[in-house]
Amino acid sequence: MMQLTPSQLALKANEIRQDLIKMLEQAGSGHSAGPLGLADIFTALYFNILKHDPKNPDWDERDILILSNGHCTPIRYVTMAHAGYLPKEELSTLRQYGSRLQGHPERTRLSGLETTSGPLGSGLSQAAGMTYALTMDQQRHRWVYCIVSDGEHDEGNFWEGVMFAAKYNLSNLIVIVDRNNIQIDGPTEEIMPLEDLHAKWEAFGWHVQEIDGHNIDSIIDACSMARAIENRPSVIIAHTIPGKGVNFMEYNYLWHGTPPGKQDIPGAPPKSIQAKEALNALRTLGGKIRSEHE
Ligand SMILES: Cc1ncc(C[n+]2csc(CCOP(=O)(O)OP(=O)(O)O)c2C)c(N)n1
Ligand SMILES: [Mg+2]
Repeated sequence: MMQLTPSQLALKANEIRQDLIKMLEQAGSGHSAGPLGLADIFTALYFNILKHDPKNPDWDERDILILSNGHCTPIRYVTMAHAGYLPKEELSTLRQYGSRLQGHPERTRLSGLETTSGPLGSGLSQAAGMTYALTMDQQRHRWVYCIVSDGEHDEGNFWEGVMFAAKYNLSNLIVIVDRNNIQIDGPTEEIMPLEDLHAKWEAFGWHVQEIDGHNIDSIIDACSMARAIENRPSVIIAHTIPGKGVNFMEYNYLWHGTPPGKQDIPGAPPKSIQAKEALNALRTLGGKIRSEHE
């Protein structure tokens, strides 16, 4: 897979966000905030960080990417389409009966998905189990990346995975936390305070980094640093903005599970023009990124 440079990645993430908006509007249901916030991370993973082959999704030398917060799968589908795992035209089938692109990812439907997810809190344990198995199979040159959300930290079983990975020194496991400060019903710190998140992970025996989850260089560098850490699993707490790139969606948890065009939301344009306005905002941003890099 050809690696893109950081400036190419920023532009690619912008294109991917635009396709995400189109797909969600067409589906008429699905999640906007989390997926927009994860666009830079997914783009950096698929177009720079991961060892993978879209033409051979089951390649036995590939790195493994687990998406534990399955409701954010729309961003994975769009990024995978750009990377060549599926035709871009297929994105219009999101959430349709029989489609390979279900609202929460189903592993057996689409090659390249490593797990089925949606019930929150289990992806980290799955990733830890897979990393443990790779270690037993003398496959320590392969990496398991696991994306988890901040809301998932509310669940007890999540911390079982954290302890397991530390106990077995799973240094081939790299967790990326989508620290966007929202969950379905409101701000995380109101629903179940998580801070001091950095100190908590450290206390559980992990190597901890904190980054701006929209800075492509930081995403790439943090993953390199995580791969260099021996004898401990690594977590990268990525500070992201829910709805990133679409001004009227940013920071607002009401966009957690709402697609553009579905309902009127305070602070947003009327539903009939939400998708158009979102695309305008992203195109303007794309122009800015382009001029910054020229
Ligand atoms: C076990 C489980 N409980 C509840 C839900 C319902 N649910 C879906 S998304 C969500 C919010 C989780 O927070 P987070 O992933 O941080 O949301 P986001 O940042 O994407 O808005 C909840 C409670 C679920 N999918 N699984
Ligand atoms: Mg969240």
